[in-house]
Amino acid sequence: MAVLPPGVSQRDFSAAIAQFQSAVGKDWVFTSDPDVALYRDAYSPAWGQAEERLASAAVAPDSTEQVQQIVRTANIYKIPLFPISTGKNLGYGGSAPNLSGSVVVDLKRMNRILEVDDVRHYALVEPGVAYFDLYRHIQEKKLNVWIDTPDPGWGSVMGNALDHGVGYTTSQFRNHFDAHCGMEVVLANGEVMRTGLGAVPGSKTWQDYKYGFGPTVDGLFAQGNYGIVTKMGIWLMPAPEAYTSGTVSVAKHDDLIRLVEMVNYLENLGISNGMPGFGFALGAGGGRGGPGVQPDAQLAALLGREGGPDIAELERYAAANNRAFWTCRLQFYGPKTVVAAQWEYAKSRLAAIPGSRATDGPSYDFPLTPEQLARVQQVAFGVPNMSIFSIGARTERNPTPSSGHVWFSPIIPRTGEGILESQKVLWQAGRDAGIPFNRFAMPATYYSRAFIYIIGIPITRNVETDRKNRDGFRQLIKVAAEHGWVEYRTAPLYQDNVMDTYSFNNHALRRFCETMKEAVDPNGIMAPGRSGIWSKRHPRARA
Ligand code: EUG
Repeated sequence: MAVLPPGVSQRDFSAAIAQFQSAVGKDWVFTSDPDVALYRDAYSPAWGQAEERLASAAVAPDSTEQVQQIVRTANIYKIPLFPISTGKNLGYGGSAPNLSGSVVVDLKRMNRILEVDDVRHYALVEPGVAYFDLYRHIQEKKLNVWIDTPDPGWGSVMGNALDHGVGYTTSQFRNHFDAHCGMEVVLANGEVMRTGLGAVPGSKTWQDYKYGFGPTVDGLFAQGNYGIVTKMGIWLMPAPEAYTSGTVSVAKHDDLIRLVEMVNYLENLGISNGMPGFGFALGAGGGRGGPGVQPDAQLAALLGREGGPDIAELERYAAANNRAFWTCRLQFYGPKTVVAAQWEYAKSRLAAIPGSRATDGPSYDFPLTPEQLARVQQVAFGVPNMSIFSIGARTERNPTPSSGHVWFSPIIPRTGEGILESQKVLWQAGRDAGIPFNRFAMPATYYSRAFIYIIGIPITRNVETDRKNRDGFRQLIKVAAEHGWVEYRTAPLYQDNVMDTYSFNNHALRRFCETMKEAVDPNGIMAPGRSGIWSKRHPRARA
């Protein structure tokens, strides 16, 4: 089944493999079908189909020098590489490349935690360091810092930041790329570069000051294909003393507009520093906004109404049943007296919305007791775990789970109007695309300045259904973009489609990226096609 890289002879491929073997040792070059199959995207929207992107082989270096040797060999034999860190990224492509035939550069062995400083609050890590690893290291050494972890704790601290991933604690840490500080990169020509103050030999502040001097180039290596990042600094949160939380609910559909305005004020001023969670109070799930309630027969009928629910009817139902329409849960981290005062202040502001109600939520002193830790949403307290996978698991209520999902994740404005309009438009677009989803899907607040929907589009491994869903997904991307809502991240299969929507001035952004691509990677060996950035050697396939 081995797919060769396009335009590479079996002879050159074998010669490259032999050089990879001499660089990293025979045990760390994978060419057998069962080994290479491990790099397939388990959530591929095109599993087993011609469109599925497959690696030809994988190589796992243990050092920056070995990465350099791999890159030099790739340039000699024109072998496309696809670097991964821990290679999870489920829902966004897993560890499979954009271009079939690429050799995966698997950085999992480079898992050294080079430094954790709990006075200046940062870590310096290699690509293979997972959230579990960094957390364990900090616990064992009893360091006074928290990490910020996304839902699955097995992911790479560096890889997640480089794909613009996010977590759950305070705003400046849950935006993982924002929290990075300083990189070491093996460029496409095999040279090693350090960004920011790492470019100054003997600099004492590589992990303390991001910009250095001149252009800040770090962004090129996030969702990019200009090099392989081999070290990255990440800012950590000083362990806080306490936590409090509370929920505010509002009674009317349009109250969402003021609710969002006020939460924006509180968050952008730093009063509410944790991740807010907006919820549709009449929904079954409740989202991150609070506990949901299973709808009674009357509400189920209103929500299931042909042509979509009628807002006035829902408002009447809510009023008659003493139920709220929307909720927002706020979270606060810091000194005990301060978080209490912050929540008090938040309540006083939010009380200005007629009919709003505030409820105190759980408060904790840190460290949490084991009993507390077992009850809470652990990622909100910087504790990595894998419990998120229960959402897709086979249960009594979900007897026929999907085989995975790809995330449809458009960014929308952080306003109530933005939610209300996009809920309606995207719901209709989902139905038109044959991938229906919740009429009151709530966007999340991972990024403090924008909303983002996180909608899982199922993978079924049924050939026809998956094909229909691929078409539907592409349609959703388009309809969203026509309304000004765009994807922040997507699986390789859809990266050209998403980049197509970033089209201002005849695709000036992509043209700039591809001009740089030719300059720094003239052989086009580095992750061809990543984020829709191709090159002369590997032009975009015409569909
Ligand atoms: C999640 C969060 C994301 C994402 C995909 C999934 C969380 C799922 C905004 O970041 O892109 C529970």
